[in-house]
Amino acid sequence: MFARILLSLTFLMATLPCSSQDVIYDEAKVPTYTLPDPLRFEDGTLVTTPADWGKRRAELLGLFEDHVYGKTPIARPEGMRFEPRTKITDFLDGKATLEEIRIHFGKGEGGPYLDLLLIKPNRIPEGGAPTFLALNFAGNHTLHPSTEITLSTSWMRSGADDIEQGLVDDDRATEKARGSRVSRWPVEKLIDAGTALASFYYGDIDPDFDDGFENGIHTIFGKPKPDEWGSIGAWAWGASRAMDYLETDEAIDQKRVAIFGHSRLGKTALWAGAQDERFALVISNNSGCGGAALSRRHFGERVARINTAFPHWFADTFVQYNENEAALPVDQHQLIALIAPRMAYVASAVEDEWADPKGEFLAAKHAGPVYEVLGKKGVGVDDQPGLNSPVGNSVRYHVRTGKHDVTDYDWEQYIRAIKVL
Ligand code: GTR
Repeated sequence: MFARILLSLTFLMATLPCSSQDVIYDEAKVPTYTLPDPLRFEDGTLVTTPADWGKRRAELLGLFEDHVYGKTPIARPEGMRFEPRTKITDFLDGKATLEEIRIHFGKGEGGPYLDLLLIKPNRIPEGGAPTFLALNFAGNHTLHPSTEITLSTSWMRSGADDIEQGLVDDDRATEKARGSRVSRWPVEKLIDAGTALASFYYGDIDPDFDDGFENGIHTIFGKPKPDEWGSIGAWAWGASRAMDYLETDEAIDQKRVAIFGHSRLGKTALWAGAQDERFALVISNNSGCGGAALSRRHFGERVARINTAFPHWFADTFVQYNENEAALPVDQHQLIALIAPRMAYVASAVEDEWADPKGEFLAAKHAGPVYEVLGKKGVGVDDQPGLNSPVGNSVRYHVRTGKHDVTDYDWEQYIRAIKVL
């Protein structure tokens, strides 16, 4: 019980935006900074051709591995297998098919595994349906009230609110949780737009608390070394394994798979998209510090704060930049640049100051030169656009009214983006 209270308290402290004086919410207090140039090799030479960029891309990926997210120690595990479990062909009044596929990483039945929920339109266009692959925070069963969706038995984050509403009992989901996050998942809208939605619960891969990597996939791959993946790296790896499955489904347009995540899962989507070039569109929804926001601005959440509140998210090597962002060999615009020439979508919410909306815009903008070398256009504007006024080309950006959340407005823009791929 005491441990539970302690855990809840730690979670609360970690989640509440900090109000202490050291948090900057004032543009005038942002320090002057110089961003590392995505087009300049570590030896000082400059990228001028697409071929040069290939080499610089590898160098930059290595820097993000070594200093931020950690190396991903394993690609597709030997013996990984897909187990189809559910198939409902008349979902949403016959408009869609709902499938569940269990992706087993180890040899046995007991886990670890990832349960992939896949909802596809029944009218599949030639070439397959453009597909959103989305990580979710609270279990596949929370995306839609259908009782056909397997109730997750993985560890669940039990925030006080969720316990009070009966959605989580201790640290497991309850039946009551079905459909509890529908506001973030306009399933029918996606189906009506002719797109498919694939989603998995991030806790299947690595439960989101600092336990020294004793659970999730770490039970088979072992404890990470200091320069190896933290939870963000592990979740991103899970997204690539889900993509491995999507590649086997002819109803999916392999050239139009978007990876989507919100908040910590937005950081994850960016890191997954930076590494795995099968994702044609990478969507960061309100990802903030360690995601789309520039670290050197010090605005809102900072590196020291995130490493303290969530010591398991990044590689251990990232702590050397606590209170020392200027020493980072990279900044987050370069993470977006790693997505080039594919499409990147960075979305902010104006009230989400903790995530530094302006810093998110600037990172999107400063990825632009890399897109240009590759013959593409970035955000196409110099200044952060006004509210609810999306901008961009191969790098897209909007800041919408409202709070840290995922809304229909956000999804409408993502649908538009996936359709122009
Ligand atoms: C906050 C954290 C943010 C963001 C958010 C979330 O507590 O400080 O970086 O990731 O959690 O994922 O909900």
